[in-house]
This record gives sequence, structure tokens and C-alpha cells, in this order.
Amino acid sequence: SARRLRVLVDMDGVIADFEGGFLKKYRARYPAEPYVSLEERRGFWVSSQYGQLRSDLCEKAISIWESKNFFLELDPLPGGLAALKEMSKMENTDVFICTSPIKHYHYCPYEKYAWIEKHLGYEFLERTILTRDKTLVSGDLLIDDKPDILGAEANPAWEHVLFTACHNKHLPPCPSRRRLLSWDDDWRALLDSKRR
Ligand code: UMP
Repeated sequence: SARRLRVLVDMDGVIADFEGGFLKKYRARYPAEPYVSLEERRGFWVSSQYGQLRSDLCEKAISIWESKNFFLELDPLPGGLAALKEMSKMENTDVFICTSPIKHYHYCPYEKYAWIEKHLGYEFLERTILTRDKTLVSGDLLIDDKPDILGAEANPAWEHVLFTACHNKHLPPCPSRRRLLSWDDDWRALLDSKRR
């Protein structure tokens, strides 16, 4: 049919390496402090796990992503940019990047746009949604590494597909929740499963 498929793709942890960028800059800035390796990461909130390690490390962790150039200098995750570019050229397919900026707004929103322009091109800014509430955005699929995506809309239009990340890979399997293991996984089949 001519019905168009709308795909929402998260940024941090899905196309941009937030966890890797964080750990690199945290260790450079606080070389004497303990840290959580990516293997040991559990739970979506980095700040919570650092706070559990030692209470003062919560704010030290936050200081990293509140710094200038943190979001701008994140490396792309393997295959993410290629997948988005291919998706954007597919017939009957609309792709949007859907990302939640931090509330410390001095750098993050600007740097997210700049990162997208740098890696995907100016035209992709037309396909960029910055929101703190993804439940209000309608789409067929939301590919996101955050396990619980909640907001004002109790019944979001999208199916949330959990993108595997260091912090969520150990979660017990949930039959009702599909996963995308990486961009090497069959995302094309995932999209096709939603077409009708
Ligand atoms: N973030 C925090 N605290 C953390 C981990 C991440 O504030 O401990 C931020 C980074 C991203 C945002 O800007 O949360 C996550 O956005 P989404 O991936 O849900 O779009």
C-alpha cells in the first residue's frame, strides 16, 4: 500500500556513543576517581550508578555531559549513520531522529543539531525532533535504548524497539518487547514487519 512508515530513531546510545564518550572524558577529568566500566554498567541513568559507587560521583558524572563539546564530540555508533541514510532514501518511509536534550541547555541542544548536520547533513535537521516527552510524538516505531519511555500520553502510537546498549543488555528477556541488537541486526526486516 502507499501508507508511509514513520520511524523514530533515538540519538544517544543508538547513533551517538554517549556511554563511550562519557567514560573517556570522565576518566580524563577525574583520573584518580573510581569509575564504572562499560561491562559493569547497569541501569539507564549513569548518574545513579556513579552515585551508588560514591555519593559525590553523581555530580562529577553530570559535570561531564554538562560540559561544552561533550555532545558535539560523541563518536557515531557502528552502522547507525549508514542505516539512517539508507532509511531516509527508502520508499514510503519517513525517518526522524527523536532525542531528549538535558535541561542544562547551554550546549546540548545546539550541539545535537551541530552533530546531526556534521554527520548526516543539513537536510537531516528537517528530520530532527528534540523533546523531553517522546510519548507525544507519533510514529510506527521508536528505536531507543531506554527501557522505560514514559510521558503524558499513556498509549503512544509507536512500538518501542529496545536498542541493545551496555546498560540494558542484561535485562531479562521480555516477550512483548522486541530488540534490535545493533545496526548489524536486521533493521530492514523490523521496518518491513510494520508495513501494510
Ligand atoms: N542523561 C542524563 N543522565 C544520565 C544519562 C543520560 O541526563 O545519567 C541524558 C543524556 C541524554 C538524555 O541527553 O539523558 C537521554 O536522552 P534519550 O536517549 O532518552 O533521548
